Amino acid sequence: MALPILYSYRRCPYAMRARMALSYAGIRVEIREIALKDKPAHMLQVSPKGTVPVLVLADGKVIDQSLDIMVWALQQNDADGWLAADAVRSQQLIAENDGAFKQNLDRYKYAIRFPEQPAEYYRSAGEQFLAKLELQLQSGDFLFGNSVTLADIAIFPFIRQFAAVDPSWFETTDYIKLKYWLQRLVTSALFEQVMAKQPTYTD
Ligand SMILES: N[C@@H](CCC(=O)N[C@@H](CS)C(=O)NCC(=O)O)C(=O)O
Repeated sequence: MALPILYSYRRCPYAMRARMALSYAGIRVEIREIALKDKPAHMLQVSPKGTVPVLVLADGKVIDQSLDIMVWALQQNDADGWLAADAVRSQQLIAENDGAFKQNLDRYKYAIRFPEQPAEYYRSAGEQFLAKLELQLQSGDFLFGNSVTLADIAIFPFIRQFAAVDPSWFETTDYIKLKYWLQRLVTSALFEQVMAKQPTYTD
């Protein structure tokens, strides 16, 4: 039977979280690594909004929001209980990540395009979320205790990007638990596996 298709972009944090959940759940997919500037016609046909990730199941069903792909994958198989965390608090943290934090991340990363304020301004705004995560990590190595849950995987690709804007600055910060958390997730076998390079797909 044909594998589900995942339209993906290696460096996209939304696609990273989807690939990690699919891989963790043991769901084999055909990964189609796209060029954002030249999106495949089939992808746009099934999901005209034109963002990755997009999952096309064997029965034709399309899931085109990264969190929905994660939840769908975990509903198939969630051996380590990624869905076990406090669902309301988990959703709140992810919503803050995808909302205000992502906006500050983009402004910090591309500060030249947002000249109203210096990069440090956007960085400080983003730091409010880092401080919240640091607090959340005081009671365990992961956001909801001592094992990985959905929120860790949904959020860390964005924190990785934030840290990478100015790694030497990030290194000087006092987010001790957060740095350890990020380091563990970035060096995990699961992350390394989903970051393997793929040839670009063209249809
Ligand atoms: N809400 C979407 C956001 C996905 C998203 O914005 N992906 C970016 C790449 S990181 C994208 O495809 N942008 C379209 C483009 O750059 O043309 C999700 O969670 O899947």
